[in-house]
Amino acid sequence: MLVRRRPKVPFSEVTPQADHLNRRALIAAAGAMTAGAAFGGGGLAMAAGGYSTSDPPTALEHITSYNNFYEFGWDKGDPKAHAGALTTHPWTVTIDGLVGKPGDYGLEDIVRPADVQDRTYRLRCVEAWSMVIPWQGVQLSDLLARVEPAGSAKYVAFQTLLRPEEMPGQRALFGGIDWPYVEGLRLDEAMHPLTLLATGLYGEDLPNQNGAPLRLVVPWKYGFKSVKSIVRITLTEEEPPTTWNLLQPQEYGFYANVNPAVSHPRWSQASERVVGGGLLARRRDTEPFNGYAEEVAELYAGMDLRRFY
Ligand SMILES: Nc1nc2c(c(=O)[nH]1)N[C@H]1C(S)=C(S)[C@@H](COP(=O)(O)O)O[C@H]1N2
Ligand SMILES: [Mo]
Repeated sequence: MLVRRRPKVPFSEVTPQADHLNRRALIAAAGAMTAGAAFGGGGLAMAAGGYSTSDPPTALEHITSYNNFYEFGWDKGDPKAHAGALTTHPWTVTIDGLVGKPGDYGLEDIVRPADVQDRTYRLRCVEAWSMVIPWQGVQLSDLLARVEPAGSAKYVAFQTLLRPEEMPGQRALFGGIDWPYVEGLRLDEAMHPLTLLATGLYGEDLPNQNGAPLRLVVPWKYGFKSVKSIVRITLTEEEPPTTWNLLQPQEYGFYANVNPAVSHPRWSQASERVVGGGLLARRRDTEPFNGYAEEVAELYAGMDLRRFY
């Protein structure tokens, strides 16, 4: 897999509008623009969207119908079937903990049109399948810099919406998940330019089943780190609890870096099934850090990645 750095999409040429509908339109327009570039073929296809993979994107139909979002059920088809009822407007994210500017931020404050970028990343699930998703989103580092992390902050904790009225999975005792879904990153991982808060895919607002209106995407980690429908971001000094680690600590660690050399007790991580891949592209070898070793391996220098899985 090729990982190429590309310059930002020139959103600055577009006048930002506070109006939410206009924001959506701008994102859609820019997505269409870059989608055209990306699928036009040839070297010019590399003109936008730094860090993106050049692997072909998975069809929209697969990205939106084969999901893990346990708030809407266990089966891969449940999120598509049940997430339509989720209300995502208005949306507020509480940012608190060790920051200089804590507060309740509206989605339009968090996602400034000029900051939105295109990033096509492979999502690699610990269940040994993967797909390639053309995301739109903002670098988490841009947001964190604006809220001014304190010197004592070492981790970032994330929380999904808790709303059992709209999330049927939260009304059941789903395998003992203690809702809301929570995740976390070390602050340096959160500040890495690869780490994205995604707001859209294929140039449209995020479908609810993919974590509307705001979800985390960390392309060198297993899919479960990418917490969906985020309502709270808290900077902490201690490593925060994470949902799958709380549930099955032997199977899911805090780090969850994609690592073909360390297998999950139930799934080998050496290779992966490509969702929607054609006859000749059904499986691929899994790459260390999902192809981003050059960018992120240094974050873990000196750490035993068998122990810190
Ligand atoms: N809130 C919440 N976020 C979640 C999950 C979940 O069940 N609930 N599943 C995770 C898992 S295991 C994966 S693989 C990805 C799937 O993202 P996708 O459906 O957009 O492909 O979302 C992650 N984020
Ligand atoms: Mo996953």
